[in-house]
Amino acid sequence: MKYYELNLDGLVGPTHLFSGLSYGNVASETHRGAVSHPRAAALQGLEKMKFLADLGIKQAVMPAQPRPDLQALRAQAFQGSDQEILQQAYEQNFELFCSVCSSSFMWTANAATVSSSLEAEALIFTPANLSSKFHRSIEAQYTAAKLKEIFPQAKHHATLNPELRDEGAANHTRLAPAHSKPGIDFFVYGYSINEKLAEPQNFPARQAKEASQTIITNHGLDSNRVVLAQQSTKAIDAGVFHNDVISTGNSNLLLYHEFSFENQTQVLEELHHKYKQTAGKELISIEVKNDEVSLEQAVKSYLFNSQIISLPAGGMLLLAAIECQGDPQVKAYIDKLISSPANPITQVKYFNLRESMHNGGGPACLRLRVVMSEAELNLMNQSYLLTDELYESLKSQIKQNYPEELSPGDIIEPGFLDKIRKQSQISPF
Ligand code: SUG
Repeated sequence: MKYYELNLDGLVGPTHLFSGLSYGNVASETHRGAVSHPRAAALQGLEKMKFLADLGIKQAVMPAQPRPDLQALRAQAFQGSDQEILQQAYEQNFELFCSVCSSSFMWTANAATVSSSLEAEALIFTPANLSSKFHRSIEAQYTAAKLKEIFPQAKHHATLNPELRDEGAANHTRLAPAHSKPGIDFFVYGYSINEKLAEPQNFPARQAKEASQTIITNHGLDSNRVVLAQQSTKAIDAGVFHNDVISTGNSNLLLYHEFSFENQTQVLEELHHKYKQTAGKELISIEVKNDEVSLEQAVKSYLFNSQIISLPAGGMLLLAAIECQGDPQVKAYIDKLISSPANPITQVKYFNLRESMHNGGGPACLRLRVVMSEAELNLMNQSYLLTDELYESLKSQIKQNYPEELSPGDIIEPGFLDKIRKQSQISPF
């Protein structure tokens, strides 16, 4: 049976802000308090989706979550009318206010961990609890409900206990000879609850080993086809808060930085061994040396957060952020990569996703990969697929309704809440 990889991208919401909410995410901290551009942000993301849909890649849209999340404020004991509690939060707890307005749900790579029915008994989703950051943890409930609605044919597990911090597919990569062939699952964690491991000194690790282990067990994955590795503490300290900021894979290819994992040599050996046993072929792994692209350049350019796409006509495309083009050394590395016959990447396309990048979200952060059989694809809720019609409709609604510029204070202006509520009725979601 033929399998496809579908990209489910999050639509940016009209209250997209730069609030510096993610300690350990350098871009988020650097842009704290900058004026944001929700309209441009949403259009940048939408153009990326359209580009891939036009290439014949399966593309779907995850709707924006309703924000400000007033329920989250009421849960913190704020009382009064909607406008009143918003005003109170703004005055009394500005960080909380920004958290309930954040459009962080746009980074759907963190929405869930997904197993395909080629590795698991069914297509399975475990929505991420995102419990390491408050503003992200409030995404989980809506995400879980939406995933059920979009993929009614799949199995949906509950989010893990918040104690097991889980950041979803940003720390999971499926490697297989083709989307239609069984492969191996690569999970990367940052810390352990039960074991004493090397720890980062500057920034927090966000994924618990025990969260990854629980998902592996719950999804019924075969341990001979799973590799579980610890993220490099050095990388976390340089601002690599998720594995998808330092390594990425597609099909039979793994692209990773010299400082991606603790015990990197053994991790690579295990990946190669298990891949060969499963696929009967060699995994192509490309290590990018620190003197080719330094950790700092990796974090600034988000080279490893590029999307690598298997093209319908063969070969692979690297969909990279324009920040990669802007760094001469990273650009030179990409040029070398695409001209080398030793790997399947043959093309590069640079995208302006600056509004997302300034919060630490590159091309791959904006999408959740779902590998599905033709039959599973036919059973998904088709109204979430990006058609030309949906694209045009979203584009005109964004242009009409999203603020061009936004600062937190705009959100408490009289009338803003009502306007936002109308926008969140964006159909046909
Ligand atoms: O969780 N940034 C997000 C970026 C997520 C990127 N996702 C992946 N790497 N897959 C985060 O740190 C910043 C929001 C702010 O500061 O306003 C933020 O939430």
